[in-house]
Amino acid sequence: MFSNVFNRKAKENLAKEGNRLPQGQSLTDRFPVLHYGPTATYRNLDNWDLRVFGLVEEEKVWNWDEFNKLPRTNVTMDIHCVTRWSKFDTFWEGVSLKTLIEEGFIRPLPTAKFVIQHCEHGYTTNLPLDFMLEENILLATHYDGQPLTADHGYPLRVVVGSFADRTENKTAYFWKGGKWLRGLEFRASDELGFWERNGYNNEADPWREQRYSSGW
Ligand SMILES: Nc1nc2c(c(=O)[nH]1)N[C@H]1C(S)=C(S)[C@@H](COP(=O)(O)O)O[C@H]1N2
Ligand SMILES: [Mo]
Repeated sequence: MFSNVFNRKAKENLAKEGNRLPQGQSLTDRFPVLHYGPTATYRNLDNWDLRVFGLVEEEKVWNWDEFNKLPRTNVTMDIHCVTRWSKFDTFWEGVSLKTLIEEGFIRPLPTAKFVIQHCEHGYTTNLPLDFMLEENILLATHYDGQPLTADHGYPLRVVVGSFADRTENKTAYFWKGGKWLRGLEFRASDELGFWERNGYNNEADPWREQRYSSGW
């Protein structure tokens, strides 16, 4: 018990020296579950689809089989929750929006500047399109080699984190990754998501500790 705490503290200090742990965060080895409202559960994925709509040349609706034929990639990154835990070296597999756009699966109109993630039960979160094209953001189907668990967003969620050895990428606290993703909406103007309307900072950069919006 004590040695666990000690090890965690020691790791935290090392991490700080390596500039890997943002201010005000503590390292965890667990994977906490956090969301507002119920967990979405699916008996099967027969009726599941992902809708890509708004300012795109052509709207897309992919069913689960179609989604799984899209080009896949994986990424290892550190994740930072606004409730002050960070977890290092999380390994995700899924589909990169950057790749989908580069390979023409999604063709945003030039006027598209923001992407809204639409999730089950009405949860939304918003990011600029150029941010969604970073390599440290993924539409993830797998965590640590396994399909996502229901609590962590099965079958599809967005994840955003930071790289251990690079700081030039834009990054955000973990709430900017919607679990149980069902739609991506491309827009010219921003639209605040669920937590962003409820006091969280719209920029959400953990390196600048942008946790809450002013006035909260
Ligand atoms: N659909 C949905 N996605 C969500 C949330 C939510 O309430 N609903 N909460 C966000 C918050 S606040 C966090 S910290 C992360 C937590 O992800 P985890 O449960 O996999 O750790 O999910 C984010 N994605
Ligand atoms: Mo959160």
